[in-house]
Amino acid sequence: MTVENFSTKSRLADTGEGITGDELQLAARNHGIPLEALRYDVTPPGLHYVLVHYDIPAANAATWQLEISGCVEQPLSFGLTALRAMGRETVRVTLECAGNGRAALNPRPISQPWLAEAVGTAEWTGVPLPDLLRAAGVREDAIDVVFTGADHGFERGVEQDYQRGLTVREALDSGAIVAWEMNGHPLPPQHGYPLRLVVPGWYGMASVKWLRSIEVIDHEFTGYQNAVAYRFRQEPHEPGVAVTRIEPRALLIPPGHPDFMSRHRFVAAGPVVLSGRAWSGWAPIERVEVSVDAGVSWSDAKLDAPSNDLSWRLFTYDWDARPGEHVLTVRAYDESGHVQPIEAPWNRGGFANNSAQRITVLVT
Ligand SMILES: Nc1nc2c(c(=O)[nH]1)N[C@H]1C(S)=C(S)[C@@H](COP(=O)(O)O)O[C@H]1N2
Ligand SMILES: [Mo]
Repeated sequence: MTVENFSTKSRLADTGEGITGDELQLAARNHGIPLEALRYDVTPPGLHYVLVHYDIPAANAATWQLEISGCVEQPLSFGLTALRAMGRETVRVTLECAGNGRAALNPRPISQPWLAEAVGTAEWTGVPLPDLLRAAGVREDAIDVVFTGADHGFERGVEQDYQRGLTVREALDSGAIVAWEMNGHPLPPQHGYPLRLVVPGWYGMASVKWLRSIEVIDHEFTGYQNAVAYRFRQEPHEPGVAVTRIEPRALLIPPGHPDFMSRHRFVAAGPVVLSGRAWSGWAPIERVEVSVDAGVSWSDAKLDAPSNDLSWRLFTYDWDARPGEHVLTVRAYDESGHVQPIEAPWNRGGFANNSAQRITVLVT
């Protein structure tokens, strides 16, 4: 037995193949937001989605060090206390996993089998990344910035620390923050205690948790999570296109009451205020449409005032629910012309599947 064949390869589910034991194991570790928790502007602790590729590493804030090295004038090393002295900002950010929606694809890529719930909004407090890079002094020859977490594992035969790269420009212009608090408290272990990167607008994989090193390099970063894992591909061996910013999506808070086992929903006839959240990593949300007849006809939802450009927007729609079965569906549009499709195109990694949500309800 070698590392290469002991570590699981990527594959697509066979026609009709149900969720596998491997997928169940991932789903039981990595949970989504219960959709009713979309009611909160800021997701309460424990309800924000979680995605961890390997294990949550042991960490001690008292001895944690963040190293800044590579193509910089002055390499720096910060303990948490020194880092806090560098500045403090709080940003409300909606994060979404790039694999959100994967389990609904056909054929289904075997990986974390998200339905549509891999999202959450938190208030992250920390120091803006550009302040740290400027303190170290980014040199002329700098190309990319590599962020390394303290977690370690294997993926398709490749042993690695969890690492992601950004270009210098993305690192300086994306509003990224090196955060030690989530919703006013130290980061919970699963969200990166004691320190993480948060890159607003980008799918979650860019926001490296358990951040221990920032290295500026003079060439393009070709680490596994940038060059191999998070790519839009049709065929396994093509280079593919990098997964970057969050595509627009709207999600309804499922109305009425669920059946325990099936989660089929029952709604009492009469006026119902449908509500939910919409977000995009490209630009602010400008329109949300609601259909209560399975997408035959669409109406504009009312949008709440946005809290900022980086977090989801609340929408509401007044529905006069008549007895019978109804399929509710919603779609989001952002200011840059990105439109949520009814059916998103398939890709091999199962990334960015923002196909419109459909909720079937029985009105009684
Ligand atoms: N070090 C490290 N950072 C990581 C990950 C990881 O496995 N290790 N997972 C990434 C992925 S794929 C996502 S979607 C987000 C999830 O962040 P959350 O668990 O705080 O919601 O963290 C990202 N940062
Ligand atoms: Mo993710």
